[in-house]
Amino acid sequence: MLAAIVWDVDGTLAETERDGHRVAFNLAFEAFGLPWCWDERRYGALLRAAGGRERLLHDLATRADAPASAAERRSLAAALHARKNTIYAAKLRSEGIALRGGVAHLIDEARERGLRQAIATTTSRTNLDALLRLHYGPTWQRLFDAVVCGEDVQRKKPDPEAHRQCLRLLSLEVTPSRAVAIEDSPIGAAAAHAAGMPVVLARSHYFADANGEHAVASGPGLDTRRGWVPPPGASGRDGPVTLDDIEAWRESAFPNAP
Ligand code: XBP
Ligand code: MG
Repeated sequence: MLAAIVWDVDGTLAETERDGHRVAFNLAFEAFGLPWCWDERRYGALLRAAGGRERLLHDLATRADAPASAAERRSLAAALHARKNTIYAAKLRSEGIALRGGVAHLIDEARERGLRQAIATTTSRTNLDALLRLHYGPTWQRLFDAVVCGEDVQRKKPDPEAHRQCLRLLSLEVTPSRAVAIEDSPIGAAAAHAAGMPVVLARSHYFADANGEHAVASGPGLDTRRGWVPPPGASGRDGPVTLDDIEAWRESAFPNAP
């Protein structure tokens, strides 16, 4: 039986990469007097590096106008990253950012049915707090039985460390197929899959063309049952993806799972 839903954050709960992080990175460049700007295309490519600081380091390594020494690049990346996170949290407080369609519905349904829920993200804890405080108030942590963030792991996605840690906290490390991971990106899907978990891939803006590799089902978002591969079973009615849909996808991909 399905025991837990393990949520990714950026791109899955909300379009935070498109509407939050990218914008905040660019404002941080401006605040530092740097003439740099990540457009959508560049940011989409940079998302192959998980972790904002890692993303900056990756970009700095390719820039002729970045500091030449690795130590200077590391300290610039750390300073820019800290500023970006401050800007990101302030932006969320002042402008907000919507949860993606179907997310709140599924969180509520899981809560009503007594299913455990957890977070496995490689974003910073402050970013997660800014987003969930906005939607669930200061006691949002009560919704989750385990929360693993970027600071809690040595290796970020696609490494399975965050998911494995989450499974341990849920006491599901021996039966990872009882927890379904919801992810939006190929690296997130690869990470959860490597931890032995069934993955439901709700593609986000930057990963609209992702194939369903490593996923038991992939589709355009949790707000609709249309466009998913494989299609959800039972009735052909539209509406948000339900827990029954998720359980059916899990069972068809892991027929011998406990
Ligand atoms: C997304 C990430 C993060 C965010 C930025 O993680 O890789 O790096 O882009 O956040 P996930 P930070 O999809 O696992 O939620 O700057 O805090 O890293
Ligand atoms: Mg994600």
